[in-house]
Amino acid sequence: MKDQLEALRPQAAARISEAADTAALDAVRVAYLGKKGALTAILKQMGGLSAEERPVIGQLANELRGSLEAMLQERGEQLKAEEVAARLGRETLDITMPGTARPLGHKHPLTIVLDEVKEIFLGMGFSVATGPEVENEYYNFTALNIPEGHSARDEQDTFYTTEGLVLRTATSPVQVRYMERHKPPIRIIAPGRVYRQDTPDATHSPLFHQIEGLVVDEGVTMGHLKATLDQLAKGLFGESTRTRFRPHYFPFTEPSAEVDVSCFRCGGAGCPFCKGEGWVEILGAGMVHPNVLRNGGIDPEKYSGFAFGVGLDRLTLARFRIDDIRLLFENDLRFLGQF
Ligand code: 2NM
Repeated sequence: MKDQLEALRPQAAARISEAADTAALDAVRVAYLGKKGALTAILKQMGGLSAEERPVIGQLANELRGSLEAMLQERGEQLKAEEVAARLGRETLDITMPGTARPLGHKHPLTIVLDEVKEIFLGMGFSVATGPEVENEYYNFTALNIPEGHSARDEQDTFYTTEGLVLRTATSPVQVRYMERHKPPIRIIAPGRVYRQDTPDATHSPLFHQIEGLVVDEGVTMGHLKATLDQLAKGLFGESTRTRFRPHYFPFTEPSAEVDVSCFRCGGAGCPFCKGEGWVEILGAGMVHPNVLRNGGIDPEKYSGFAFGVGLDRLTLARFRIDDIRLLFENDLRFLGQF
């Protein structure tokens, strides 16, 4: 038995040093020290030994186990180091290689200008109101003091559904709905998509965008309207921008005005953009008609208000010097990528 044990040592030592990787080394460990391993098998025969032989063989076996474990440990560390080195060799990272480009999107030009307008009005204490794009005739026309038979209701300009609804032609219905549900003081802007049956060209699109504003409180005057729109013009086009009110007619406001800003290209001197005028029309506005206040559930004897509407698309075209409104709706990245 002693000879058997002695024979194991060189045999195991050879297999340990020959093990090519940690997996092979583990197999060697199991073959000698495992439950069914060679050393274990020999030790199982110890029962048949004499009392004198047993401690001698026991000591020899323990010593052999210890030295096999030491060899396994040493070879294991060696193999592990080799494997790590090989892996590092395989996985070199070239930090000078160009990375993978991840193109970032950005806001649509309409959204850029809308966000600026919102910021200006939020700074004056306004909130943003929204409402349905498919409206009924009451909110889109009747409540706004546009009587039946009025040319604004013309099928030529308005998209009607087969159920007798309309695609809103302005965001004013949002203002009426808001008045119905809120008591003054009211300070809101209503931005959104609006629809008119136009043949598309450089300046017309059947879908465009409006931002309307509404202020209702006791003692609201035309002076408040002028100061508010001045603030908008200065915020959008610069502090030196002036505004000009020209009398106009809208059914939903009285008095009404068209509002010009001093030309943001030439500063008012006259240039091709303003056609030599020095002024550019961008807004419609006025004092809310008493009928409209009443339709919103507001007593016109107690309260007054002003309202205005501005075309976001035209603002955006002017701001970025874009010459065709259709470009805003084609989603051509060669165009959109420029903003
Ligand atoms: C404009 C011009 C003038 C307007 C009126 C109202 C409401 F609902 F209060 F009556 N909202 N917006 C208004 C007034 C809109 O757009 C050119």
